[in-house]
Formats: sequence, structure tokens, C-alpha cells
Amino acid sequence: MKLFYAPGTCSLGIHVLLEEAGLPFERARMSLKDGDQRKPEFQALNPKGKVPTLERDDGSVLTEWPAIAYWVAARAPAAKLWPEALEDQARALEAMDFIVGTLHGHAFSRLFNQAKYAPSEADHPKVIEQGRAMVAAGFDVLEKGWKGDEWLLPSGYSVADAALFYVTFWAVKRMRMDVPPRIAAHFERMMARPAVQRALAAEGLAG
Ligand SMILES: N[C@@H](CCC(=O)N[C@@H](CS)C(=O)NCC(=O)O)C(=O)O
Repeated sequence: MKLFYAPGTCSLGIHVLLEEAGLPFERARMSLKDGDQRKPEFQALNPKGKVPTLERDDGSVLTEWPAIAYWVAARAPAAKLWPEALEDQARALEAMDFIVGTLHGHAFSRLFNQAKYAPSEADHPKVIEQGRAMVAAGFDVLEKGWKGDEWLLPSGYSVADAALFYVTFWAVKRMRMDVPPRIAAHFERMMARPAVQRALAAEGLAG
């Protein structure tokens, strides 16, 4: 299979999961800045023009972070990336939906693309201000609702941790924002995982 990724974007979380899974995969590096996602050859694979995009060995293509995470986890049961109990599975979905759909899709999105929210450049600082407040509120929700110990879910390390990792990576490394203590400790634990270090190194982000 082949992961289409762009360094330091949300595809980093899937990159981590593929490394954790221990399945063989190829990497196809994309430059969003150069518009690779809009090129016809990529649009033919994924008309949404987004990473992560996973091309599987049968040639079929899977998109959307939670769906890819679920599929990777299911393909590598020994890695135990998908919780066993129904309650933990539901919590994993709940966390991924909030992180990918809300924290990324609404809050960080305002920090990355102000023009999407305000046609006039004069309003862009307001969009950034709103985005930063939404990011802080999102991390606050996760911090206050923390039910796990070292990892997000009480059942242990899962796909939800990789989702939390990529948004925390954005906050800490890209935006230089403070995150609440449990999230900060989680980030340190994630950074210590060999799979995370391998993904970061492959994306040219280590160190
Ligand atoms: N809903 C998608 C979101 C993916 C997404 O927003 N990817 C961004 C990078 S973090 C992207 O490819 N942006 C390129 C663009 O919008 O042109 C998912 O869950 O995978």
C-alpha cells in the first residue's frame, strides 16, 4: 500500500499508525504548497484533493483520517491499535471525530486558511484570533474529559492517540501554543515512541 502524505500535516497521524502497525508500505510525498493535491494524477486517485490518502494493494483508495485509521488498525490486530471493548471503541470514535472534525476541521483550519472564512484580508487577524480561541477550547475539552492514564483511552494506546498527536504537534511545534498539562505529557510520551520518531524522520521533521 502507499500513503500519500505531506510533511507535518494531518497525514502525520496516519504515518505514525502505519509505523505502529508494522505493515509494509510505500510513501508518496506531496507538497501542498506546490499544489500537488490539485494535479490531475492525484485528483484521479482522490478527487477531494486531500492527504492522507491511502492507496491499497488492490488499487482501491481510502480517504478520511478516521476511516484510514480504522482500516490500518484492523489490518494489524497484533499492534492493538483498535480497542477491544465496545465502550472503548465508541470512545475512540468519539475522540477521533472531535479531533479530526472539530479541532482540526474548524479550529486549526482557521489558523491555516483565513481566506476560507473571510474574503477580506482585513478580517484575517480576527479569524486567527477566533481559531486560537477555538483550539484552546478544544484542548481544554480533551484535558477536562481525560479518562485514560498515559494514553487518551483507559484501555490503552490506540488510534485516538495518533489523532491527538498530530493536532498537538501543530499546537506545540507549528503554532508555539501552550497546551494543558495532560495533553503536554501525552505529547512527550508520543514523541518518545519509536514509531513516532520513524514517521517524523521520514517526513524530515525529526530533531
Ligand atoms: N477530512 C479529511 C481532512 C484532510 C485534510 O484536511 N487534509 C489537509 C492536510 S491536513 C489537506 O490535504 N489539505 C489540502 C487542501 O485542502 O488543499 C480527513 O479526515 O482526512
